[in-house]
Amino acid sequence: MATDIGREATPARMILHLDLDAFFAAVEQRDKPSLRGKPVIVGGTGGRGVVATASYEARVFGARSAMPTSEARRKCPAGTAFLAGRFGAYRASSAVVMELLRELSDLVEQVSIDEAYVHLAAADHDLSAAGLTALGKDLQSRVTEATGGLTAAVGIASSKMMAKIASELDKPGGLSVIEPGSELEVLHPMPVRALAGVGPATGAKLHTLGVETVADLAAADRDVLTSVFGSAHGTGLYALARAQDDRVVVSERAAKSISAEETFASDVVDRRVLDAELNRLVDKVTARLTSSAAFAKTVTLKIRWHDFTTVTRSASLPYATGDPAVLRREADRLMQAVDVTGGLRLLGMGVAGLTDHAQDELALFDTLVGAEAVDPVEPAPSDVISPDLAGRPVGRRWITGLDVHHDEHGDGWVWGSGRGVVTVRFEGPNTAPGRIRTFDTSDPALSLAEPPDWRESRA
Ligand code: TTP
Ligand code: MG
Repeated sequence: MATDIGREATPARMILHLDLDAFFAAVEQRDKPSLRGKPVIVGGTGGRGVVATASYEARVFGARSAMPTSEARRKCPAGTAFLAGRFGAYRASSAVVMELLRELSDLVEQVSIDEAYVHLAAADHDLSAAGLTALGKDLQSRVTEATGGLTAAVGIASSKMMAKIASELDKPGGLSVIEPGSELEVLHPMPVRALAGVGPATGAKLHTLGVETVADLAAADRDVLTSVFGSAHGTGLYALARAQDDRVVVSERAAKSISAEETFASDVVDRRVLDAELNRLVDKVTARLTSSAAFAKTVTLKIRWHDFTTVTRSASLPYATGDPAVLRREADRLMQAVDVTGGLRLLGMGVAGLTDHAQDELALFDTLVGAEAVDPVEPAPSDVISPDLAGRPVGRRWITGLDVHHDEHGDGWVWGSGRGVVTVRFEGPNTAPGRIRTFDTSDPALSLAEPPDWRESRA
């Protein structure tokens, strides 16, 4: 192994954190030129929908992630676009960015669709402050180039915790390098809520103790913290205030899971009894999930029938969640589909795909699934285009924001629909802002399309 004398003094750990700016909204503005520079909300557009993200133009009016869409509608001016999500488009852009990160290091940990940690010291980079700044800037411009215009906030520091804090210092589009040794200078003036691990409840309790800033927290007595917050959480807070975080970057998240199961003395056929048992299992599992400060992506049921046949059924969420209600709902849904007529000998429930990442807001699940549920082939009685062979309606819902193709006019997106008509704006990532035209919802020349490819050169 080659030794570079000049780098011997550099720390063994140097971590980069990248988070794309207003990610879903930025993809929409890239693909829909008429929306650039305008307020855009992506999320559930139905009555009970929730905002997944708001473009920075919409944030000016107070629109925020996880806010009910109805509230965002009240806050934002006329002309604000409210779009359902296009997950294929987001995944494609995310993949391009993650690939760029893997060029920097073999050790990349993706923590959400638009966020990742990169272990820079694992590769041969110049880890001086100037070298890291140059690396960060170069990465940002390559992200923008490769994604057709998306921007990223980047933070570089000696731990995951400080790298993430660094990327948040100057959002959107910022680059912050926290030099080893200056962590506390950056951290201590911040409000305690800036620490991952200090949520609203902990923040409120700290407030009653007179702790407002991280410096206040660092001055707090360790024994006081553990007596107020319990031993694990108290010790955790004590460490966070000192920027002590030795979590490593893990490229493939260890296949962690938590589960619980119950074998019955005699086969159980009564669904109410099974539901009650499932409830207990869910409680057990979610309690363990909470105590390990983890979030889960996959919910699994294990079933053993009276004849000893054993199966597992699982459902994956688009985002990890720690919300017991969401996990319970998924478990219940899986349970509904189980045939219990012959009786069950064993019932188990578990969660997998665990992450320790605190971005996993409760609302994520609902917003994403809410938007994903707008399946373009979902039957919609109002916009029926043709009955299927059994005579049932098979609908295409022209949901605002979706990609469409018209045989004569080309590619565009659904601008709005209702009363039997659909309005399409004909434009794409590499065109000028386009015109709108209105069609009958049953127009055979109009069809749903794949997301446009921003890499295709201007037509
Ligand atoms: P974030 O990185 O938290 O948000 P963002 O990229 O939209 O904005 P920022 O510039 O502040 O980073 O989340 C990434 C994407 O995840 C976001 O574009 C939409 C989705 N998301 C939800 O669906 N629901 C949520 O509650 C949040 C926070 C994000
Ligand atoms: Mg982001």
